[in-house]
Amino acid sequence: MLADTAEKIKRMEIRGAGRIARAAVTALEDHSSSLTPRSLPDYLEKMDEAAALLLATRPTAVSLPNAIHTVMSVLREPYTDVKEAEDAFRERCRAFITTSEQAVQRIGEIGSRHIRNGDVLLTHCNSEAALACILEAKRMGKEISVFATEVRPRNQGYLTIRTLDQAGIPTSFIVDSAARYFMNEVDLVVVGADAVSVNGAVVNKIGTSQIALAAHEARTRLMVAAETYKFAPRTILGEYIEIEERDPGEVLARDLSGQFSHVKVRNPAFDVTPAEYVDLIVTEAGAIPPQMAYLIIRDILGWEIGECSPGVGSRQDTGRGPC
Ligand code: RUB
Repeated sequence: MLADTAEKIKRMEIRGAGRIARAAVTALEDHSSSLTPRSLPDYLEKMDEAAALLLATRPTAVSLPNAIHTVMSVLREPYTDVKEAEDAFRERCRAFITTSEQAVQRIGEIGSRHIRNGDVLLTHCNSEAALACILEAKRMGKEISVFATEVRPRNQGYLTIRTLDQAGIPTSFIVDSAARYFMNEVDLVVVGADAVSVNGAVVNKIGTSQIALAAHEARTRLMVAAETYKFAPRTILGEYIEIEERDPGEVLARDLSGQFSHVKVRNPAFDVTPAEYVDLIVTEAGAIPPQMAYLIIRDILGWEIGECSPGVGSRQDTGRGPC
């Protein structure tokens, strides 16, 4: 189950920052109950190994290390035996999953208030949180329509149009490069996030920053829907969020790329939209301007400037270290 989930996340059978986080926590919970450890230290060591395996799957979505940090940190408490540790771990995992699901619902409620009756929206990729805002606006009876991009190379736009179609929302499906062409018809861009840095920059599916530039030029608002656990505490320390570069075969079939001698395919999966191009970030704790990202990291995630020293909080940190 653990290796299977890790593989599915790598292959993107499980994808989207929120789903990745919940799948990782579920896999850890199942792993914990399947273990037959010799002792408490043995149990803790095996759980650390499991956390490290999941952390290594995809590097960009900060929801993954944040979720793992949240559940693994309960194992820092002193326990008398394995059963006690396992019980506390199971409870923490379930609490995380419930909170995460409720966060998406709450984001939908808050985000939908920023969608007006008659609005034309544009969304990119397939974000549960962004779709929650759009679906809730529809549920409230607002008449909306949506431009949904294709999302090369993995075509996550197909998932998005299916959901929009099922909800009865009039949708125009466009190629990614048509976003600027249609931007003057759009009132609000709604996207999700894989990570939000302390300075309010948003990491999301490749192409989001181009769409944000086009929106900025057309004076179209851009709203990001992101659970608080997508905010990246370690960016306080100046740590950059790693952008995943995926297999070139996703962009150009191998037999075709074999025909070229001087062509190299680059396939970054995400890009960074600076805070200046983001009007609003909707979290389950409320809607904030991107410049207030630090407050989420400090007040909700509980990280202070200077809380950890550089180097201590590497991405391999499983939550059992000092930060
Ligand atoms: C998914 C993507 C989504 C965010 C937010 O990329 O960029 O916009 O993860 O999604 P990929 P959600 O398909 O490469 O995982 O709101 O569902 O967490």
